[in-house]
Amino acid sequence: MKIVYCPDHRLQHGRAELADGRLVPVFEHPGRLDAILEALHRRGFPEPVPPEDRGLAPITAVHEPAYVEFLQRAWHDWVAVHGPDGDALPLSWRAPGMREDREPEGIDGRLGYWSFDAGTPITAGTWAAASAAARVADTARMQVSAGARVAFALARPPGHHAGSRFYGGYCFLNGAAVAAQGFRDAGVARVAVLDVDYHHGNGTQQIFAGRADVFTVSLHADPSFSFPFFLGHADETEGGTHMNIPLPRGTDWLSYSAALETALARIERQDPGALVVSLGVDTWEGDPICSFALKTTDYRRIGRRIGALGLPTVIVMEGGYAVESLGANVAEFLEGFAER
Ligand code: 6XA
Ligand code: ZN
Repeated sequence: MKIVYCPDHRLQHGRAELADGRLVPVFEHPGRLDAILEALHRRGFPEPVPPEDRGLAPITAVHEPAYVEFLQRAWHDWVAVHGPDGDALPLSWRAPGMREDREPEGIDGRLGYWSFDAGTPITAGTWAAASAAARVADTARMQVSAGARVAFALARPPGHHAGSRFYGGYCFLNGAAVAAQGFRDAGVARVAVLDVDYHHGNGTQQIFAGRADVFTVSLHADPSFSFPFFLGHADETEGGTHMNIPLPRGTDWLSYSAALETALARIERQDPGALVVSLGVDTWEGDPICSFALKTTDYRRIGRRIGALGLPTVIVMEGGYAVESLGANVAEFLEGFAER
């Protein structure tokens, strides 16, 4: 198994996020990857390799250039108005009946224009970290295109909530989408993306909506009670190119494994030449911001089952916030995947 990693993820470290009516320390922080790296090292996984830099092309293959330019400039523009002492956070969004066709000029309006939540701080290092994460996913995909059976993109900030022209849910650039599009551009006729993060992968769904060449499926907490709230229902099939499997609070292995079988059977019917997995382990029973009930040993079973598809696979790190068990949960998944 190839593991791709870049220490530039540290450059994204928000000061605070708004959660449950309070400003609290961010859940999505550099210590998450420290914990995973340490566990993989201790369990004898191969040492990670650094990403290659192929410039903006892999990013603009799935994100609009104007959005990418906004991300590159946002911190600079924020500091010019508000100074460097707080993170850049939006406070206003358009509602139905307001203008979608005019990007505001000031940074406060532009933050709202390009985002969908207030929980995703932009900092001095956000662009550097998010673009490094995209490069990690792109390089993992190149490793698989070059013949590796599986590569793990050990990256943050995560990506699956980021769409072609919006950020939110801790995500700025969609690494799973970069990898999937990379497979297409390398000549794989049909690619599948399987998202097993606790949260619905709304960005991935949006980016590939209606594309018969990239089939996407997401298993997640039902948006009727969980973030991102406004997408992720079972009736969103995107013309047969997408599948959502919303699940209730308290979902444990019994019901999760049945949903996983449904997703895998559907992927097999699509007959893809490559697979991208959005791996979130915030489905763990002790996650501080989620409500599923998977156990550490369940990740080995999930990994084994996905690995049994036998597809060339890129695994991209997404969520998971219980730092004390992140390493074990990810390692169990990867060991299970490689077990065949
Ligand atoms: C709302 C929760 C953000 C969810 C982030 C996540 N602040 N997505 O783990 O997969
Ligand atoms: Zn998540």
